[in-house]
Amino acid sequence: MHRFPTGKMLFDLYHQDPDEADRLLFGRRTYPDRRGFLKNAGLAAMGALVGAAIPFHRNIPAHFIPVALASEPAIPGKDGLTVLNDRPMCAETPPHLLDDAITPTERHFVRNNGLMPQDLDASRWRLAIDGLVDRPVTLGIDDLGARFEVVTRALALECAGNGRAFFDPKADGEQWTYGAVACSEWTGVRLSDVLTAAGLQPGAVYTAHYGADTHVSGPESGLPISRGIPVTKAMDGHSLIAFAQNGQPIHPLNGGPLRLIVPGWPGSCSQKWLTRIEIRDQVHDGPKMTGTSYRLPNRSVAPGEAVDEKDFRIIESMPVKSLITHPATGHRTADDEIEVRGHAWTGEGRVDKVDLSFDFGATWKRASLDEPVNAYAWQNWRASIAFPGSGYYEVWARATDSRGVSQPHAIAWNPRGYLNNAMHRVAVYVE
Ligand SMILES: Nc1nc2c(c(=O)[nH]1)N[C@H]1C(S)=C(S)[C@@H](COP(=O)(O)O)O[C@H]1N2
Ligand SMILES: [Mo]
Repeated sequence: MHRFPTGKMLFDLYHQDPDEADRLLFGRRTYPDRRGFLKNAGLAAMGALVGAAIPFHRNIPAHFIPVALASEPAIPGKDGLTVLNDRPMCAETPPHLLDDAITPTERHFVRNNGLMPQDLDASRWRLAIDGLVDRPVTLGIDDLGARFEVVTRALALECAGNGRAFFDPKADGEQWTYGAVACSEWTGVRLSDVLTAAGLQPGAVYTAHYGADTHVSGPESGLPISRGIPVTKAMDGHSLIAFAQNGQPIHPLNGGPLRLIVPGWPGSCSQKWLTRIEIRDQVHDGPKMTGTSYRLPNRSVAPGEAVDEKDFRIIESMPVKSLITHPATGHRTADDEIEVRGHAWTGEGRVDKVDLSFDFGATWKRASLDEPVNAYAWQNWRASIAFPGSGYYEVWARATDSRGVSQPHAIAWNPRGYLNNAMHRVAVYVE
């Protein structure tokens, strides 16, 4: 029997499976079948949530949540995220809420391609390692912690589609602006240690990652996403099989109880709700490995131009990028000098410098930049900016990495709107 003890749970259920939520609450399967009424357990639960009996409950349509509950957090355990889509759930964090050096779990963005698994019991979770290995093995989360060294690392994770909203013409996919990036502290075991124990066989070239989430159109439609990485990347010692996020079990929407973190590469490589890693003798061909998914044409293309599938390349390491987390864009100040701060990160190597401009790029001022706390953590920076008088200013941030590459003013269009690492700009009004 389902119960609805909290509004959070109700919201959760509506996000995961609105039809099932309606069936439980209203006793009908799908909208627009209007015969059902808010009934029994559902009626009692809804009454408890709004704090009173609902005299006209028979008039409440399916999919309808009382406005009194609108102040409930839209996503359980998340704070201030902007929901882009609720099926699958995709939510990003406004830049000014990413100000912390380590992103609190409640501000870590969510990118789901399918529906979350229902059963997230950590004590019964199993991870299979198979394919081209000498000793295929199935491990529980306790086994991982007992058999391998447990490490904690601050690791930046960014969706390859972050910044897609700024492509013109629009590129297909979730319209992420700035906030599909975070740097939480992840605890787990090294992927390389687990693969070494399993014994990679000659000819092992690629991993394939599998999770327990299901396709939005139902389980018969296959997996929502299954990506992989070259064995060389998997074995470099930086990728984790993680079971904790910021010292707590991983948030269910961030892939708890078990997920991969593959730092420096598109977030999609970091399989959530991880159940299996297969070792292959060729590049993985799972859902979202092929076609235009997480791939870029090997040449620049005009919007709308047809590109042959063979001309696409899998995106590997992510480009250098930075974010201004203070002030928030639109900031009004009476001071003529303010502190500007944020983070910078890159897919390989490290960030060497961050420069700021408040005169549309005519002059630049070097920010003070922290060392990364460990490899693949984002780096914090800050600078004081003195404005010459009142008026409208834009602060621009431009990071340069150890590959010698800087962020551009704008990037060329690509079919799916990936890797937009154009400089972040915030508006400041000096009064
Ligand atoms: N099983 C599974 N793993 C997944 C996804 C998913 O939909 N299902 N989304 C991927 C994508 S595209 C990204 S950007 C990251 C996002 O991680 P987060 O939701 O914890 O921020 O998870 C990746 N791992
Ligand atoms: Mo992503």
